[in-house]
Amino acid sequence: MAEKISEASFNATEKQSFVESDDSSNSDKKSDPNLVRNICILAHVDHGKTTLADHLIASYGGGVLHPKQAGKLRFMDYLDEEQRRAITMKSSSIALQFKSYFINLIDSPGHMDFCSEVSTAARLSDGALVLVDAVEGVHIQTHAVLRQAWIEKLTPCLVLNKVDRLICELRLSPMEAYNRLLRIIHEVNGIVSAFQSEKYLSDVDSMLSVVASGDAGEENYEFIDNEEEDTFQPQKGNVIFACALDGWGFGVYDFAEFYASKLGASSAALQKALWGPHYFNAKTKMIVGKKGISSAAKARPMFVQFILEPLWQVYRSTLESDGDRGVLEKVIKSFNLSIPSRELQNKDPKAVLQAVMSRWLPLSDTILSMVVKCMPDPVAAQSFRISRLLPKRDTFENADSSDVLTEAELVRKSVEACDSSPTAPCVAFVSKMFAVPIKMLPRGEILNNSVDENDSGECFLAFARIFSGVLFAGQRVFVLSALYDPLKEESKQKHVQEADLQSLYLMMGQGLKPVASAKAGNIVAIRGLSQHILKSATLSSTIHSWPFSSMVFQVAPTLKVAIEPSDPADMGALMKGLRLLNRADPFVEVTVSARGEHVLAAAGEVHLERCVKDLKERFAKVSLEVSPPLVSYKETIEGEMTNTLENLKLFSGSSDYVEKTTPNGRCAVRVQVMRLPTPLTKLLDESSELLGDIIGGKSKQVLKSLETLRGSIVQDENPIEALKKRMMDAIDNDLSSGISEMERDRIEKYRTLWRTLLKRIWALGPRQVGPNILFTPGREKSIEGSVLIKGFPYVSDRLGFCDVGESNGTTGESSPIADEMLLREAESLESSVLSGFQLATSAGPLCDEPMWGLAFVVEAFISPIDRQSNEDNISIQQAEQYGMFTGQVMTAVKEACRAAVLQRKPRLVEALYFCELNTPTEYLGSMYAVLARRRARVIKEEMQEGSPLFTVNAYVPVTESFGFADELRRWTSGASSALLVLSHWEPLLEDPFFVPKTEEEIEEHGDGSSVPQNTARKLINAVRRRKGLPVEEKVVQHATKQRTLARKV
Ligand SMILES: Nc1nc2c(ncn2[C@@H]2O[C@H](COP(=O)(O)OP(=O)(O)OP(=O)(O)O)[C@@H](O)[C@H]2O)c(=O)[nH]1
Ligand SMILES: [Mg+2]
Repeated sequence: MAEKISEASFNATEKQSFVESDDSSNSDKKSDPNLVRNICILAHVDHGKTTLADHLIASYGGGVLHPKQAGKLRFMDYLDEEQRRAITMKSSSIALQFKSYFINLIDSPGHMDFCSEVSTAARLSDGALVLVDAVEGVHIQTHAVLRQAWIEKLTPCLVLNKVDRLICELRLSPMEAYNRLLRIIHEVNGIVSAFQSEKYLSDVDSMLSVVASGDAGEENYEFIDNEEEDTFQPQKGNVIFACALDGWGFGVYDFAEFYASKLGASSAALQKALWGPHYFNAKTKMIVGKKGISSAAKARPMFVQFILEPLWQVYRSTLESDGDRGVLEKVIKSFNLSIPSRELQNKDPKAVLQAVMSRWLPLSDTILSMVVKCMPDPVAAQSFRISRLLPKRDTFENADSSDVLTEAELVRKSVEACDSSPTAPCVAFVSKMFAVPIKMLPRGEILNNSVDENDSGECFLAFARIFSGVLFAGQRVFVLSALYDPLKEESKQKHVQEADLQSLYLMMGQGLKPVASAKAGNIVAIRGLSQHILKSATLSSTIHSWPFSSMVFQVAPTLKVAIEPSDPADMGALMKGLRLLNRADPFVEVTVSARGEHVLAAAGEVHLERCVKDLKERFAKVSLEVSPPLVSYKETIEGEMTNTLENLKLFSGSSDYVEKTTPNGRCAVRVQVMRLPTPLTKLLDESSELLGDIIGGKSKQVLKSLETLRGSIVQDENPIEALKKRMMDAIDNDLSSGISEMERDRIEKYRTLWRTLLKRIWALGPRQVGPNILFTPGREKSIEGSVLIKGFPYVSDRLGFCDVGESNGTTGESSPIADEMLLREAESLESSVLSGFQLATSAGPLCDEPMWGLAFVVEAFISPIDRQSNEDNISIQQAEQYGMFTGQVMTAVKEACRAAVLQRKPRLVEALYFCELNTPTEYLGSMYAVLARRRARVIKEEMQEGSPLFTVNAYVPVTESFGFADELRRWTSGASSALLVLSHWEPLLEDPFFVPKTEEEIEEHGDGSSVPQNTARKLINAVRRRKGLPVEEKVVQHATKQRTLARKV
């Protein structure tokens, strides 16, 4: 099939904004950006995106796809793997010519594993067609794609697809179908309005804070306009009801036009009345509300009466064996359709249906008319997308930088205006790199042999959109990475490269058509950047420009496997293959683990499988061994809500600590540990990037712009203050959920305690930003004759928890015998304590996995060097010990922290997937059996109204998720589907060291010799074995007992 498409003719007729390579005489042809639209199709998996794309291509793709094949070929799924699995795995673009309009259409995948491709598609588009299956309704990925469209500031339109299923599968009456469609639209609007109110609330918040501080500027009011109006309204023309399979679709508008003359009403009035609770009074020939109609019980809204009923009639009369063909004739006549009688006589009722429907309500025309009408052209779109694409940066102007800033501002202005004049700065954004086999390139280029690099037969192209100026083949541009800062000299070395663009192509699915140049507002593929761009980048004709903000990805690659060649001699080929794969797939991550394994991280099983296949067949071309998935765990201690207060009491001033002493006896380390409130742990985990920036000392201004770049919806607040507030809230949350009303005063006490604790945060770990806290020691205790390493609440200081001056107070008081030198030594050893803490939190005692949600207080006391030895000795001893001593303190701190964890009931923490399952009722039993085997926890189950499907939400441990989807499919004969998204971390309640002791326990579990180990212990042992750590396993404990047991069986 691949061959067929590549050979297809490219007479997508006149290209408005391109200059074709072989026709340079056209180069001065004026193009009109008003006639361009860049759109993508987004939806949950299987809701019909590629099928819809097929119809658009068949009608307006310039003949690359025959209309007979539309909906069957799935033209945009040109990879073999996509055809085999029948899902889309990448986003790809095709150019369509609709009337005088030039439309770039990007089809995107709906499967969770490929959600990164949705981000790359959304970035290059201005409008999004959001599809929803009328039977399945809103799903998890529907939420995700709506959010993506919102973040990237796309203009969305809604397509309710598969309306035929309401007629043929669910056999709903037109009225029931109407209610269902109404509900879906309502739900989708609800989602979008939640995004809007998120933004709205933050706007109000930031405005109030300005008002409070007394300098409310005029401009602060402008963004307060809470749009109450629904985003998607059929009467506004941005909702289409469709059946991509049979090739039809309509908007309320299409019918309003038709009925206007029949009913003698204006089409504008009808357009409003054809959706919602509007009724037609046949006697008075008036459009009325529910009250105005005499027999209100039987009345149907006009949408049902005038639109759905004729539709239902056509379906029923053609498809049902006893269908009345006379009804069909009547509809054909009343809607003035001309259908060749040959087609009406076809024996296949489906063919008759398609012949009628595709003429009556042609899908492509309906969709593209809506696109042209409701979606902005690049000029309009870029003027409001600019704040997302190139957010305004707060910079401090000085004499050196003013030239740079002026030019950067000029670039921003011309992106905002989508300036396509040849003199405008040229700016493009590459959202991904993709590989095509070299043989797919247009003929001439292969002969020229200008094709770059590798012998793998693959060529890398950039998927890009031009935002300003004109790009032409042969042009030299700057490639700016996301970290580039035009104001920093050193940034020019690290984050900028220069590259020559070898060729530009117009994309037709898999086919490529070379063009000599392309103007602002267009989407192209570019060859010649493979050496310069790994995944995404900004191209610019001037070095004095900011890079575009980074794209937001919904999830991170979490499924990791180790890969090695079957034959060690192929190592070189594998490494090269991994490098190519890393480049070709925007979402894969290739790393080398601490133990030297090559680790591949993918988004999920389907994605992983495709990566491995690509490696084997395209990029490395050697046989490979793939390890079982490497699941990561975390370690923590017991400490649930019930004993929050106990937990804290123990921490502040009890004598329950673990003590270790350095081998030279000069330093005694006492460590206490407690469990952090879970909300706080989660917050620290989530905010690691922001925390990293704060701790790293970025200024408020920079932080603000960084947050904006990361795509946080809430843009207008001070990120440090926001984080501080969220930390306090997290602690309060924990309180309100854990302690009853009775204990008011204790709550107050707890809060005060926390407030003082928050002023003592010395460090976070592991790697400076993890979910574990090191507090500075409390002041009171000391060991006679020694000095305490005090530390400094560095993180609290950064976060602004400490009041000025307060934190410095500690240095003043020291024990009288401590001499100056000892104090200085104590100070210099602070970094050893920190390193010890970092090491301990990066590898816990259970199986060397990072710690999670723990707080430590480390008190390290150093005592003076023994004064007995003579003076000379001391200096030698000191010099020699000094280096070693720091190491000793570090090790002692690390060991003490680990020991403290072991002592306080350690627990294993595992990652959980949120899982959405859909199952027909008859398979519920099998589905629950599969869930139970996978240690899943069901959180919600509900019948989907008006459909035979059950939707179940559950948490499934990542460890248990491999092969889950396959097993589910097998057990339910393919009727159930499951989608997994990484959700959160959660401690296993089981004690890994549990040994039954009391009589009851022994009765329940046996005495530990004959029962299998508990899950936690099994998981720990598996990890330890993988890491080559010693595993304690009692092989046979009571041989006799086992024999008797065996005999019984
Ligand atoms: N009954 C019915 N089936 C449809 C309709 N549109 C698409 N389908 C079927 O739904 C299935 C999925 O269609 P695709 O177009 O591949 O869906 P997709 O959204 O591109 O899926 P992904 O790209 O994998 O996310 C196919 O079997 C189609 O034939 C429709 O309007 N009615
Ligand atoms: Mg698809």
